[in-house]
Amino acid sequence: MSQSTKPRLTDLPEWKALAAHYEVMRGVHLRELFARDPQRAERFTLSAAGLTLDYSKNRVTAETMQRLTALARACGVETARAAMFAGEPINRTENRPALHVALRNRSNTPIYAQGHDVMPEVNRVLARMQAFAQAVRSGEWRGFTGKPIRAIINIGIGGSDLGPAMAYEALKAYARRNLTVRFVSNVDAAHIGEATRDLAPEETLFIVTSKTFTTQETMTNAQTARAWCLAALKDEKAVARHFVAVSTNEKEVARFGIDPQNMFEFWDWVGGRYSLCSAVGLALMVAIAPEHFLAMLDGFHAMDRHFAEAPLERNLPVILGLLGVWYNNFFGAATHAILPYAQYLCRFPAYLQQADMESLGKSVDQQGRKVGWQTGQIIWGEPGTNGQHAFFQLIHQGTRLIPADFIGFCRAATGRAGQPCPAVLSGRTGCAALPSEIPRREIANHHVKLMANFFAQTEALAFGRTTAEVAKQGVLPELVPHKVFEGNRPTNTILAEELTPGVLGALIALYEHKIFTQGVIWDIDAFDQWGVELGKELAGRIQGELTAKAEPDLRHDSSTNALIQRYRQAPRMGATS
Ligand code: G6Q
Repeated sequence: MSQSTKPRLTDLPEWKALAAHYEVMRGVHLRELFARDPQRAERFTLSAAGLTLDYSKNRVTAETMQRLTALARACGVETARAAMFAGEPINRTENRPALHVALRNRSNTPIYAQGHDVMPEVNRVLARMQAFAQAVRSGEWRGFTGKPIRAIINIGIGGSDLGPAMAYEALKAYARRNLTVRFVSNVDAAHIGEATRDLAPEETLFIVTSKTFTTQETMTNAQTARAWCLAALKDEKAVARHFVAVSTNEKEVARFGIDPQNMFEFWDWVGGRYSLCSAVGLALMVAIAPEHFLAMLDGFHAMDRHFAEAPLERNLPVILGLLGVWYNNFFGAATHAILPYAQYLCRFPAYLQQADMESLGKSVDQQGRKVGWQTGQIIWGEPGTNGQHAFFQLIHQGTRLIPADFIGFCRAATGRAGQPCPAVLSGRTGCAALPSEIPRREIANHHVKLMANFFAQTEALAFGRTTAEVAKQGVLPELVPHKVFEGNRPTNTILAEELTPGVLGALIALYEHKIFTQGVIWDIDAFDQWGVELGKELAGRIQGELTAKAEPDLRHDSSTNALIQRYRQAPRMGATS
């Protein structure tokens, strides 16, 4: 269906049917839905690419799901999905394909962007990354004074930071422990200052990661890192041994002084927030070793294939996307919580915040008309069980509906890529551990407690505690209403055996394609980010006003003018007068 003839979302009969169905469903409790159908859990559980999704604790029936998938079809999700995999310019406002699926196309079948197969290029850069990672890890790559590299600092921001920073945390069990890996993004000097203060320049390698190589924060941090390095090594030639770049912009890389030989390229068809599988993942690959990076790509690819091939009714990303539409557009839920029960996934909510909110935070449709429906939700979260002792109260007993995804694992991460230490399963010791490592029996003990909380929370959120149940506990009558839990709080449970590189890849791809599905339904461009570009433009103008010697002619609103004046008048470090 061409864009010009595409009817508006809220005019679709499928949308109207869902609005009517919502009137029926809004008063139905999950207790009732489970009581009515003993097969409910089985009916609403699916597995793919090593992940199991149980979506039975949602306020839906088989009819709801059928109506939602009918909406997806009417919105052209299947056609749009095919267009993405075919390399069509689905990022319309930038006239580009969004081909992150090519970066992890482990089947190596040709994928075309603007008429040419991108796979040879993808494979060539991947091979260069592997050679580089091996050279650093083996000590073959030496610093300027001949010492091996002991610390890697990735300098980048947004999409050039969050992916590798999140995945490095997530896969720390696989990381080389005698290599320090850090990620510097903020232009606040505290970030680069704290990241470098205990490191030796002659053993430190900087990976400057920037698609454009013009981003103010990254370039400022890179210049500071260069100065820090040269202050110790005192020779411009040291830059070649201590700086490599990841970018699409060879000219700017060379201008910075990095030898283009030490540049790992990617392409304009890779969006920043979808770039982890490109050379943007270089620091991660050095940390966890190429074979684990490739295993992560395999996981991405397995989920990509599932998304591309499974019918909408049995398609995990599509189901997550549709449930999001159901709560956002019909129940009016403004936020969605991401709650991984895994400390290793501590950065996952922040990563998804960018992936989702930057992609779906749009208010005009593909033709530039104001949308007449809600688009992206507010994504937030923290790992469990910490969240339980903090904000869970509002999810359980607050007045707002907050759908949540609970992500958990059957066993603790071992760093062994899916080959569990038998002791972890049985609770016995047996595998060799470093003397400073926590015994595996203890890890298993922690894990069972973690997961007991995980299962207990989704149960409590769904079923709550009734007045009768509270009264039975012998609670003082005036306290009964305070101890009642309404329940009917929807959750998805995403369960995998273990947090391995492959499982992480599948999990990220699951959410990427969820976001894609929602973008198609809401008829917005999920691959541009004009709001980010605006930020880059505005700061430049004010920077001149903050540093001008003469009193600047401020032409902002009265609030901004006064704040700038206040800042100018305060004594500052590095002030010349
Ligand atoms: C991601 C966004 C944004 C971008 C950063 C860094 O999709 O476009 O977060 O990644 O602004 O941009 P550079 O990589 O060009 O420095």
